[in-house]
Amino acid sequence: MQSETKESPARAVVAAVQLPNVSDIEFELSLNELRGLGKTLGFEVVGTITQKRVAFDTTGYLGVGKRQELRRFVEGEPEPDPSLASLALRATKSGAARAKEAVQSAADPETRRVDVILVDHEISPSQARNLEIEGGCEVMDRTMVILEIFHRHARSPAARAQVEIARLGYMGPRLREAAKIAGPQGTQRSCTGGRGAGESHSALDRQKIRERIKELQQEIAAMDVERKTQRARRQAGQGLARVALVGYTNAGKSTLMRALTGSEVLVANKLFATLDTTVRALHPESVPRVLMSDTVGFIENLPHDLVASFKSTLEEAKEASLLLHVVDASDPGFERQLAVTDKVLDEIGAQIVPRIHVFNKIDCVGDLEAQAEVEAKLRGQYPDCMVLSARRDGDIEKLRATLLAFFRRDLIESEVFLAWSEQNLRRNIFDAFEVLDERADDAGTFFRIRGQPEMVSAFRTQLDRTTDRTESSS
Ligand SMILES: Nc1nc2c(ncn2[C@@H]2O[C@H](COP(=O)(O)OP(=O)(O)O)[C@@H](O)[C@H]2O)c(=O)[nH]1
Ligand SMILES: [Mg+2]
Repeated sequence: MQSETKESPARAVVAAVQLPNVSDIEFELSLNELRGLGKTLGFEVVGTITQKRVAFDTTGYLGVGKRQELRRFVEGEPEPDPSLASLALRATKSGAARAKEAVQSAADPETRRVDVILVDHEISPSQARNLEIEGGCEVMDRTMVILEIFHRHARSPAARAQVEIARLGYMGPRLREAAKIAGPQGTQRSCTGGRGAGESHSALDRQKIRERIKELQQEIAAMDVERKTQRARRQAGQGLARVALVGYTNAGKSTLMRALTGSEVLVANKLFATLDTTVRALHPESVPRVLMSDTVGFIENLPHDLVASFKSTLEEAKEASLLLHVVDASDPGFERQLAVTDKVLDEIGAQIVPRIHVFNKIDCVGDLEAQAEVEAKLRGQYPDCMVLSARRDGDIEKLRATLLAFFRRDLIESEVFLAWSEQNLRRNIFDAFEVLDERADDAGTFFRIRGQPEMVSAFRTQLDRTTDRTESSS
């Protein structure tokens, strides 16, 4: 997953048509979300181009004039048209700096301003194709962006299969469109979203796609049974401390994850080399060791066909011992978002997992007085909630302490004795337990330890075995 991110991020421009029944606020929220989703995919969003229309243009989504304007923006041409001054203003600083460079050598593909156009609707294959040709670069519509995010987040075989079904359903008509344009030899769109659903696109005809979808559906049905037994086994097994972050996209899940786990720090650590990139251990290390995972975020206006694959990727939250439900407290629609998230979690059967509501971004809620007011209100409504800002170190510390307190409730204290001949096991003690006290006498060392009951008894078994061996050899 890490390898997919390029050295310098690809630059994206967000394009959207505002239909008459969409209010300015709704429109802006949706654009914001798409920018966030673009960022999640590793794009740098350098501009936004919008247009009010009574309907999407059937040929190319945007009207002819806007498509030309878009082309000029993509190629980084100098723009005398005052309507584009606002466009440049909306571009981010680095984007604007790049645009300046691009002006000096316009139309040069090396210096052009934009690599991909993100369209804030699901558009038809031919609209995408035309926009791609006229816009002069790759086009990803909203559905394709979301599919790509789901694809990256799907870890369990069932989730992967579910996402692949959605991708095949989406890609099918688009492959036909591409084949029609390219002629019999076929061509391949270079788009990010096209990867993985089957590389030899031109060879996949309708029939094959249908067969593959059926096959995947059968696999999912079979996996369902297996998953239930696996889960039962895991629940019976040693209680790993696992936390899953859930909530709407842009709530701050990844930011909290980074703050709590020190992100890159552990990638190189051998202990965690086998863990998925989205699963990290709390850092600095704790007893018990707490593993965190980031889940795919909830999205407004999720295309209907993607609901199943979304729930499937989220299902992994059920395996967690604790859910951190992150809510953007500064979002005017946060109460509805919170209710939707809770409802979906219940639907997938995650209601049995303990949950802490984390109201984030409190720093964005007015002045300190307003923040205190909102906090008091939230605490009244959700007595065990946390109200914080991922930007404040002190708050991160509190969250960390809360997590540890949750998992330490079940810890037990115990005493173990290591004979001098067994001192090679000393390391294991410090790795697995919190050592409260240590004292030595003639025969060896006493440790007063705190740890998970299963770990303590496992260590005792190991100790007994070593002792037996030592006794029989002497
Ligand atoms: N002001 C402020 N910004 C935040 C806070 N937490 C996250 N952000 C920003 O909100 C945006 C979305 O955060 P991200 O962690 O990617 O959200 P995710 O989609 O839930 O993973 C990023 O630009 C963050 O820098 C916070 O507490 N305060
Ligand atoms: Mg995220």
